Amino acid sequence: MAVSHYQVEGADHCDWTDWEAAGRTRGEPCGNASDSWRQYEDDAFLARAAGANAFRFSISWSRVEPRRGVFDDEVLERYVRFVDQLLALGIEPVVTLFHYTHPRWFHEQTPWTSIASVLEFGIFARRVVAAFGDRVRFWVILNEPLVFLLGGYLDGQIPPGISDSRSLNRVFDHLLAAHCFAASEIRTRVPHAAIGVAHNMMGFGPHRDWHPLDRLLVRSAQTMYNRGVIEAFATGRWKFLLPPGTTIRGRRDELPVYLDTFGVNFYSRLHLRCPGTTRWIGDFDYSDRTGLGLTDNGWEISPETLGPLLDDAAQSGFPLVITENGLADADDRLRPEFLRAHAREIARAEARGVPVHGYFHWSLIDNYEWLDGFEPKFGLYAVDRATMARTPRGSVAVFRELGREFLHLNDENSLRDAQLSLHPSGAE
Ligand code: IFM
Repeated sequence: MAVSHYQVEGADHCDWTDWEAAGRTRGEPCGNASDSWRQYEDDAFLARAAGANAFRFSISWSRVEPRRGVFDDEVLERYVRFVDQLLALGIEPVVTLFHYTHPRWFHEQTPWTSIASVLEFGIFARRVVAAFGDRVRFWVILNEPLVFLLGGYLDGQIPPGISDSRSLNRVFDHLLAAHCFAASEIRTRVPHAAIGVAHNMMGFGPHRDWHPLDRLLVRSAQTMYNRGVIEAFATGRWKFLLPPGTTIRGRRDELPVYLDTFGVNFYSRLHLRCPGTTRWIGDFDYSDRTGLGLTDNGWEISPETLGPLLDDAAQSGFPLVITENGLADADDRLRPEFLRAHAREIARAEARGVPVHGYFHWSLIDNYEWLDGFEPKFGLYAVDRATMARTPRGSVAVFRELGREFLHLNDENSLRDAQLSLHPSGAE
């Protein structure tokens, strides 16, 4: 099961809160989100009731370090209590350190364009690891670094809202350096921890099957969007093109050493057309080519795309984990078949030798969907935002049943075993 801090906790004041106040989002502001800051322990019960044996959540940097160099121990304690609750329920806590938001001071004082960002992130990581490193064995340092790079520094849609292609190389390099710094902090304290990254991977298909330019654009998008990050973590070197014409190129030889498992966030497929009607370089849209329907926010449900993406990710040589997968479906009309179809794809991938070690559903509960506010309902449990009460959707039972059947989830906690097999000498 997966959530992220800003999307569920509520009353977190950070760069994204300012973004909302400046009118840069379409939906209503995050406010109290889904109230998980107060209800985390109950959320852990809900995850258990759905049969989950692992829970991925993220740490709010802005709560932990509201002013530069000033750390809030009560906040860290609050996360420790949640981790303890997960452990008491037999659920493996999986901690993400970066999931899009920053403390308010960050972009002013130590932005990702400056090398100081790496040090600041490393110091934050050190404090978190010191607080509960002894209890957490699976860490995802960066969530969707490429999505953040594109949104934050190319099209300026998310904080810091910059649109400067000259900054891209530097920011990407600093994000990866920050990964290494944080990973070394984790390894120092928790030598047998499994360290991961969550990479957003997208299916791409030609708008017109027969059209050579559409097909060419599909190949370029696959290289740019999906494979660049895989190559970086697999080899410590990267070179890929970001539209319209920036080559992202760099080298950090230590990067593969600081990764144990590669995480895939997968949702949908885009259809590409070149030349586009509005932009020569191409148009992209979602359409229901599979006949499985479009989600509430208009995304195609395309489970058969997942297999080839897992094959690509497996080229990294790392064991894989699906770190996010889910859909917006308020009526729970499409979710049961969505879950079943994706589980089948994972089972097929495993059968041909792709090492998939875990699956995290996005999301446990309805939450704040960034630019789109609360409209899209991604939760296995619905949240009534007036009362903050949680109600199971029918898919909770489907998730539980599939967990047993396909992903070998059971009360013996198989993710624990998977992690130990990542580190055979690492029994604690
Ligand atoms: O809600 C987001 C999440 O924060 C990052 N991955 C995609 C999800 C759905 O859009």
